[in-house]
Amino acid sequence: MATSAQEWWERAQRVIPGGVNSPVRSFKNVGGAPFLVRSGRGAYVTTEDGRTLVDYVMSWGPLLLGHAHPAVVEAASKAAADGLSFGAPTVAEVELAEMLCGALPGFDVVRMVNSGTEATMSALRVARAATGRSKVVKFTGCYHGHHDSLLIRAGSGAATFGVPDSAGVPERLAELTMTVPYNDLGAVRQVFREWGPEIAAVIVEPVAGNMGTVLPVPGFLEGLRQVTAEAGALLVLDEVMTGFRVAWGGAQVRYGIRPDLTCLAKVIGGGLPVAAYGGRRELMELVAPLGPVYQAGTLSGNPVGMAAGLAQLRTVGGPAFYGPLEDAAQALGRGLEEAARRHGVALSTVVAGGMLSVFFAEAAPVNFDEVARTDDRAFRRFFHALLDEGIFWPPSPYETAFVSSAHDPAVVEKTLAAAERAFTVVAAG
Ligand code: KE4
Repeated sequence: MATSAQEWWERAQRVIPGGVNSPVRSFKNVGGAPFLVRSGRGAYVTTEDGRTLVDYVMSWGPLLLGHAHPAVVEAASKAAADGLSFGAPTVAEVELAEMLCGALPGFDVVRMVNSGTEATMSALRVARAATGRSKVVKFTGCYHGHHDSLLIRAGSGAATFGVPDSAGVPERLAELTMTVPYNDLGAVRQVFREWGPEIAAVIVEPVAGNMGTVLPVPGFLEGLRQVTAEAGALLVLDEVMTGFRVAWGGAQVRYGIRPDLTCLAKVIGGGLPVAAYGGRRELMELVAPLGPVYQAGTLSGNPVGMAAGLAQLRTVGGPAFYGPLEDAAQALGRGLEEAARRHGVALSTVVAGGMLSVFFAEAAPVNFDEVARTDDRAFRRFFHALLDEGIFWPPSPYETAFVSSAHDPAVVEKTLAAAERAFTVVAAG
């Protein structure tokens, strides 16, 4: 007797925390139990209980060409057949590093790692070594992975000292991280007036994607570049999500910002565990074995991951890919707003390249506090009503949806037809 999807879910919860290997997959933010996925193809996933869904989670960003794109699968399969890992330099690592350095103005030298968390953790270590300073500045609502220095939320009151956003993070470490509101350049200037000589870096998502999609207001990124340069601090762009998602290269190309260090992941691995951090040569030459900053990884630059990332980026080909990608996201966003309006539901959508979010509010939020004031109960009804209609939307109002080149006009139209019915449920309250 085949094991049912329900049985698999029960077994998962017995041996994996919450049954998932990453918390957001648990549906904790929307209620209900997640489904197990059996396979994916293009814009679709097929679940263990036999449903085929249009997918807007898309592995949380890596799959710019859709699930199981033939070029990516073939390249990864061929690389795997030649050996899964060597722990020695390979040509593919050089090819991907050269491609990244060619696409990002902020990249002279790049080191491969295995996750966005590793990338931002390592970039901060380089920044602290380069400046001899300990404090870092981040923004409320931005997520940079789960290492201790960045699992920090704003402290109470005027004191901008951080407090842990997770159990297990020492208070004394949290105090080295100061958290200010996104898009609030005045707050950043205030922190630098008080602590400038002690600040090693500002780390920011140049387009925020972890409080839903929130755009930088005009002048925000340019202001961060100016404030950090004047204070001798480094500007670290966390482009784990925006890298090759909002433009060829990333947000630093879209907005014309030249950071000191950049973190990448998701798209550059084509769905395999590949990430990277890099930047100006004199900074990256601080990294072992050249310099005193130690950072290492058994599977960093893994040949199968390199092959998948190269195949995806080579198939994307360059800047021309992003016009049609953003057109699809814009068509979806506009269509959702029009459908919501027909049902008297307050909805605003935010689009950047191939990423977008819906907010159940009249206007698009500019920071986390405004996101927190949107109607998350309406979001939960929207999520489940869409799922009932065969559309898998990201299971949290604080996440971002992703389109791929496989989300063609027919897929968008199918989604909008489903949304028309879903807003009836949302409007019914
Ligand atoms: P990973 O360690 O999960 O590879 O990357 C951490 C990270 C760093 N920086 C940014 C801007 C990110 O978006 C992420 C991870 N993004 C989440 C989605 N909100 C991954 C999904 C998950 O946690 O399972």
